[in-house]
Amino acid sequence: MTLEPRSPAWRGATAALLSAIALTITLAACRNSPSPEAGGSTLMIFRDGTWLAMPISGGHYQSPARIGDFGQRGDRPAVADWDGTGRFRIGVFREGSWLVDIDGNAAFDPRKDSTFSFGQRGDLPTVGNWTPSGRQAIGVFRNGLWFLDSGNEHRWNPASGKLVTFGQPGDIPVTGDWDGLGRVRIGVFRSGQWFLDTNGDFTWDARSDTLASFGQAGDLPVVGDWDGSGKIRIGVFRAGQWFLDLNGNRHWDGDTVDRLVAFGQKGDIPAILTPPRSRQ
Ligand SMILES: [Ca+2]
Ligand SMILES: [Ca+2]
Ligand SMILES: [Ca+2]
Repeated sequence: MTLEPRSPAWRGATAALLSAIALTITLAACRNSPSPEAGGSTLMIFRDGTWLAMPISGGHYQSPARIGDFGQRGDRPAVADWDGTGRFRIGVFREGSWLVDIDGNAAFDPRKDSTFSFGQRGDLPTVGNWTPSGRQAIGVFRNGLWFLDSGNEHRWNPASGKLVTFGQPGDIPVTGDWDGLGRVRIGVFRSGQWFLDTNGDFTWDARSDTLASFGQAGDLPVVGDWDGSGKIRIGVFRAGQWFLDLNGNRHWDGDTVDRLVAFGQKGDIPAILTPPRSRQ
């Protein structure tokens, strides 16, 4: 297990590579760019380095727009308040390295954006409010083990970090406010089943936690505010179709009760930007 920072030379090479492929399209120049004030989550697509976004505003799903290029094929997307300013930005996880768009222009700028090392190849990135102050911090999921950067140091520190066991190899990590009380909890998605740590103790309790069925094997889980209500719901992405649990019963009730959205295509990876005013 290696969670040590990569060498400065490696970082430099990575930054140069990303800089070379980055475009100059800015969020400010894009009228359909995700806005934290939009009143709902923004559905996002990561396609081999290109980002697309479909904001939800007042329960209305806006036209999708291309945001820019950040990252490359094989990366895993992540969206978070990386610097504690309350502004949510995109980022990618690449085999243990995180590259995050601090200045929010949807392009990698070596001097303005950030790169740090946390995790290793094969890990899945995750973000949640697991610092004592409730600030967002990163983590990785590795075959049922969660390495959480509780000290918000952007590196693995065994003294301040939190290591928990929840889930098993093959699961996909999820985080969300499962009980509507404003506290972010962990969970895993396993072939259509959701194991949610509703009681927040970072362990699976069959009696007091929540097991739900939503989606199927091969789906990618998503969590967000689907109608601008501030309530966090689950959903799945399946080859360009988003099945969103609009009524919050963690069951697919069809498109007249829940919401089916066409956005993206097979091979895309979904990401969600949820505005700060929503509980998450
Ligand atoms: Ca940038
Ligand atoms: Ca639990
Ligand atoms: Ca439902």
